[in-house]
Amino acid sequence: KQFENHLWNAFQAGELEVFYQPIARSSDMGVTGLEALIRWNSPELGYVSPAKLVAAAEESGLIRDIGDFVLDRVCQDMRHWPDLRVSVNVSPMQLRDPSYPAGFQKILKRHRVKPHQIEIELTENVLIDDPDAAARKLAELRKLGVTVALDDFGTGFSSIGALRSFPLDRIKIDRSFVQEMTTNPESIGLVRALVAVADSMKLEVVSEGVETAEQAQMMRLCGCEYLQGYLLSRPAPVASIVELLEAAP
Ligand code: G
Ligand code: G
Ligand code: MN
Ligand code: NA
Repeated sequence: KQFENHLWNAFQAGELEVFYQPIARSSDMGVTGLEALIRWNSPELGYVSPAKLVAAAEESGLIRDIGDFVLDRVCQDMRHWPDLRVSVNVSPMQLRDPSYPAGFQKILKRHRVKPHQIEIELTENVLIDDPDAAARKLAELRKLGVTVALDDFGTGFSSIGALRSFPLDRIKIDRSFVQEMTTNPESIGLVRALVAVADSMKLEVVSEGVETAEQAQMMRLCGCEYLQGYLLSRPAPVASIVELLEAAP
């Protein structure tokens, strides 16, 4: 409760920031998108992990306001990179709001951002409670051009059958797989299988957590089309990302 109050005050005081991490084509490392990630460096508490922040925000209901804030900031920052698609993490609790698609569109319109410039990232938790309602809202946004990615793929408990009936454009393979590849060759087979599942459902594949050139090469060989991770850049503030994009060939 005390932490939730802290968070609420911090949100009102403008202490929450949005960082970005590039997503690139594995073939030539050209940046095609960015993932928006919330950051809170509290004057009192120090750096607070986003996982803790998001959990508390879900608990208190503040996640809707924080979600709107992140999307609004993303739309504002979009002028720096009009040709990139930005992925925004969306909590199941945000999706549960009946007015979610309308609110989403309103924020985009205000900034004249086109729906195809935004991707929604979801975890498999959305498949747990009322997946049909979530699917309907996502379908509505997808019709406008918003794409939908499933985050942390391979770590959840949802069945492939459940995935098939869910409106998705791509999957993001959880970083635990990438990190295991270099130490455990068996996990290469596992990643190939995940890519094959995605291919059969006509979904694009992003690998998260790529930290080394060796991991990037392994993912390329596994047929993974997009890469994200410290190899390209750590999540960084807007100014650093603008610099990074200007420096790119
Ligand atoms: O930023 P990482 O560095 O620590 O993020 C940890 C987790 O927090 C991510 O997996 C992501 O799902 C979640 N997260 C980060 N930013 C946001 C956000 O803006 N909204 C929601 N709902 N989750 C976020
Ligand atoms: O859950 P989600 O996948 O959205 O979280 C992304 C999280 O992963 C962010 O918190 C980000 O800081 C972290 N991350 C991004 N790239 C790497 C990486 O290459 N290695 C590690 N260990 N973490 C990463
Ligand atoms: Mn994510
Ligand atoms: Na992830």
